[in-house]
Amino acid sequence: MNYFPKNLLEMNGYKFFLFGCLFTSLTWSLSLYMYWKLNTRPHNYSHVQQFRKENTFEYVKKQKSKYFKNHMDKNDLNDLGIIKTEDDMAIRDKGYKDHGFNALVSLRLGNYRDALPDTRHKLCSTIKYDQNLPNASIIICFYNEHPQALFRTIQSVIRRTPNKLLHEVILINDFSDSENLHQVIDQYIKDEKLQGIVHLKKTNKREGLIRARLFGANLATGQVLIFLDSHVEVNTDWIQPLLTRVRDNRTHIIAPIIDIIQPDTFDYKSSPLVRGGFNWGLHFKWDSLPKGTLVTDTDFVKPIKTPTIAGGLFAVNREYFNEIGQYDSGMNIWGGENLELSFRVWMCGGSLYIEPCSRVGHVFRQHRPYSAPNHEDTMARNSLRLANVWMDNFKVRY
Ligand SMILES: *[C@@H]1O[C@H](CO)[C@@H](O)[C@H](O)[C@H]1NC(C)=O
Ligand SMILES: *[C@@H]1O[C@H](CO)[C@@H](O)[C@H](O)[C@H]1NC(C)=O
Ligand SMILES: [Mn+2]
Repeated sequence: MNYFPKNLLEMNGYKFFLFGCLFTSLTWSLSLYMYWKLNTRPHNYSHVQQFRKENTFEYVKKQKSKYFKNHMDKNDLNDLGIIKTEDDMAIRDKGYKDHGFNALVSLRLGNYRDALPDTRHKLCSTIKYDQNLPNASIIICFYNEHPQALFRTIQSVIRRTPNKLLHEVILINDFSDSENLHQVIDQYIKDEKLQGIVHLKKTNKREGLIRARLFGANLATGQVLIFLDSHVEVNTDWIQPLLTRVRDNRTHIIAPIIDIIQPDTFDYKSSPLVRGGFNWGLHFKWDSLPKGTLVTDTDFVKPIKTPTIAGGLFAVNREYFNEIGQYDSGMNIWGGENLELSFRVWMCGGSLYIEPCSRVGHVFRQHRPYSAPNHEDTMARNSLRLANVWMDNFKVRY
């Protein structure tokens, strides 16, 4: 008779054990559910992405009036990222994956934003630029760019550049994946009646930034070439100082200060005055200016002599660019071309400058959303070419 209570005791033990299991799994399920609900990482929402195709214009039409009326006047970006529906979330998350920035904010910001802070030194706005400057072909290459980011680039150029100085804008679609994107941009150019000034071309295969730029440069007929990224916004009087410097000495290559557009909020922030350098790994880096460079107010508006340029944005006399042999067209996709051009300019008697009174905001993406087609390390390959061509006895250091 003495095993009956023992059995009961065991039964109770099992019950406790089972109850414990149930409780734990409930807690876990709840935590997982909450985690799923609150998680902001992009890849968890691939199924929601089916809600909406790449073309999000219907959406923007609906949202536009509301957001523009309520928020853009106040220049308040805080509300642009608010997620209200699953669609919002899908747009944001797909955007991070495809573009490396918050595409929902980019979408709501629309095709142009009027209110950018003037980040120049106060002396810049007192400078009177010559009316008689050479004119420019603006070359913008893109690959799978977010349409509104590209439209803001185009609109900011058109609205903030004096007509006389803007010879043309050449858009090079570097064989983007979707045919749809090309049509959307083509339609946009027609709708905005920009056919006379904006020319959209497409490469026949994926060429990469370097050969796509050469393709654009060879079509250009303006006196100065200005290369821009496809996710920038140019600021007040951005072009006059660049063109003035190129006019004053045709062998000078001039880059603007690259201001920071934050990839999550699209907040526009001023960049400090720095110059370009490189290390023996042939990676570009920013260096601070030598001590004593920036003392008086006028020091802040003088061009800064720089050994190298970052490469995304610069102005160059078109004939001079051709004379020095343009870029190295054997370089693939991305990387190293900025140093190669910098070295080429030194050896060919030119110089490179950064112009503090010219400001261009650039979206610093969280990651570069594409790789080379065959996953080649194009940066290393291009840098090897650079070392072999230009560095003679120094190449052993690379
Ligand atoms: C730009 O300059 C070229 C060469 O001087 C000239 O043919 C062209 O008409 C100019 N473009 C504009 C828009 O003034
Ligand atoms: C242009 O700049 C180069 C060096 O960058 C210099 O050697 C040349 O004398 C300058 N030319 C003029 C016309 O000032
Ligand atoms: Mn960029």
